[in-house]
Amino acid sequence: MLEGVIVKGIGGFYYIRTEQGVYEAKARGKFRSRGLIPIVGDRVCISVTDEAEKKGSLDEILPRKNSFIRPPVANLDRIIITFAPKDPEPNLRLVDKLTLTALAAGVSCGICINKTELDPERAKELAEIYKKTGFPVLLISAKEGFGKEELAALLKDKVTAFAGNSGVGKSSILNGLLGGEAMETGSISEKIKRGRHTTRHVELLALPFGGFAFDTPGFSTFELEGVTAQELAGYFPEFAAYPESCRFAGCAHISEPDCAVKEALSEGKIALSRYESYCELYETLKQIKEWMK
Ligand SMILES: Nc1nc2c(ncn2[C@@H]2O[C@H](COP(=O)(O)OP(=O)(O)O)[C@@H](O)[C@H]2O)c(=O)[nH]1
Ligand SMILES: [Mg+2]
Ligand SMILES: [Zn+2]
Repeated sequence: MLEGVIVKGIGGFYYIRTEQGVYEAKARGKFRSRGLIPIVGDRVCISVTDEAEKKGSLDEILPRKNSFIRPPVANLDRIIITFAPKDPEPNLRLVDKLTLTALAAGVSCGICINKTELDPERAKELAEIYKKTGFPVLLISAKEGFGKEELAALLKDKVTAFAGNSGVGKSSILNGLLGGEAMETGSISEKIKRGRHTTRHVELLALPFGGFAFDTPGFSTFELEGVTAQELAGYFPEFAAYPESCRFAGCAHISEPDCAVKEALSEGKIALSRYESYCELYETLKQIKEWMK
């Protein structure tokens, strides 16, 4: 028995990276009968059926730390939310929805601002917003190779998803880390790819310094079904210090008097755009719950 990680799955075949190389394996029928489908990121045990051809059979899926439906992936250590100061314009609502998605699934967050050379001042202002959250914030330029060491240190030996809108530079960042032209970049190739493949497929790329990474436009909001409006503040780490000081127990930090979160906001300890994202998400979550009643 050999342990490894599923890095890719195509048409019922799985590619499993182990200490002895990558094996191709078919999942045994017993998973299907239990309704368990192996997904990329799963840690698995295989038995080798043909060493020369690097073939095996997938015998066991080890317990998952976490898993997502879209994209289908398991055992993430961190989601790095990627955006740029311009080209494309940053969408901070989307960024904040992704930080919530990650934390609600028990996955760490990171913020990566790419293309910083296009507008260093704006990039620094955006970094200030997220430094208040306590998430690691990286200012990089995939084009100029700036910030690569710091990023590599964050990724080492971890499974990392780069999430963010098309065009922010996710593939360029991964190429820079892999040291080759391993992925297609640029808007034209992205459009061709989208046209050809309707399903989003995930492939974990093995990093030369240890660990895995992949890129994805985002995570479906299915993942937020379990979060209630009351719990939302708990997923905004920069709010965490305050709720005990609010006048009302169970303060929603929206319109209540003597709210410590709003006081922290007025003192600049919490960024306005993060607070606005919180208010929007609070309304959304409240409506979902009322609709489900
Ligand atoms: N100016 C600048 N352009 C970049 C940088 N990183 C990527 N790009 C360009 O932005 C475009 C989109 O990059 P790509 O990696 O395909 O983005 P993805 O859609 O997020 O995978 C391409 O034309 C890249 O050459 C950067 O740091 N600075
Ligand atoms: Mg890309
Ligand atoms: Zn409050």
